[in-house]
Amino acid sequence: MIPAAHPSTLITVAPTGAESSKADVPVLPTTTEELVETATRCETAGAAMIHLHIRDAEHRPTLDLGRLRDAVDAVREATDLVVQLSTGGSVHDPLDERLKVLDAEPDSCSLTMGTTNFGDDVFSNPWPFVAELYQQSQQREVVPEFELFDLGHVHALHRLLDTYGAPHGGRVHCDLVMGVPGGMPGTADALVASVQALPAGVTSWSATGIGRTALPVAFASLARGGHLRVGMEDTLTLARGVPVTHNEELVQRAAALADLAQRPAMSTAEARDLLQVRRR
Ligand code: KMH
Ligand code: ZN
Repeated sequence: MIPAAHPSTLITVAPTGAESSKADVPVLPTTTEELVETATRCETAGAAMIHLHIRDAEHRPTLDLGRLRDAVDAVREATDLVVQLSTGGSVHDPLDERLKVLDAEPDSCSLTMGTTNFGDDVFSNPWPFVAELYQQSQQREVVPEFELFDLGHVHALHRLLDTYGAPHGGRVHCDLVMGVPGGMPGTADALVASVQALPAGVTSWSATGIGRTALPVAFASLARGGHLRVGMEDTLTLARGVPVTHNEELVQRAAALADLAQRPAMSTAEARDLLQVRRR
């Protein structure tokens, strides 16, 4: 049974990612100060969760534990957002470093349910890694968000939950990542097919569409009762030829869509309740 539409919409902002360079996108938030400024403005605009990737002093993707901790602490200090760290990192990050992300003690962590082609690269998520990361998240009381890039990842989520039981907190939250070259397309048909195949234990799900699939996926998600993830990790334009200048613009647009759907943006307190994240 797919969960009924929640009366409000969880908006997650993914402000940075690992794919765009600061040189190509100077407005991308890459420093701790920029992340805090972004988090604060996005919370005001309606975001309740932030999905963080960290950069080094040269603005390159890193999984440096000190920087991860600093970013988590700084965003927690400045906002009430649910803080989710990416365990996906960049396609070049080794699996053992990706496991260590949990040492930074986020509220939530992303957890991708299988390997996928990722443009010209491969985003590697072998089953033993997925199983290990999941069990560590249970032990450390970090709530996972299962990232589903393809229908096969939905199938793998059944296997994971059947084998290892429920996540910490008892809720099961997924995010459909659609429109990655190599993954499922960012279409309403693919979204509905994936949602219909979700395990019965899923309690909430969101969707994000990469690039120009952002709007069709957002509309389809709201129509099907899902939540929204937006941000410059996934989308760098508001319309053809109109670049995003601040993540806040994407959150404001998502909040406006949620209002139109009569499921307004949920508060951070509602998000903590929905996801059952531990108070830290
Ligand atoms: N950067 C991608 C290779 C995640 O954050 O968990 C993986 C990604 C998914 O962004
Ligand atoms: Zn990410």
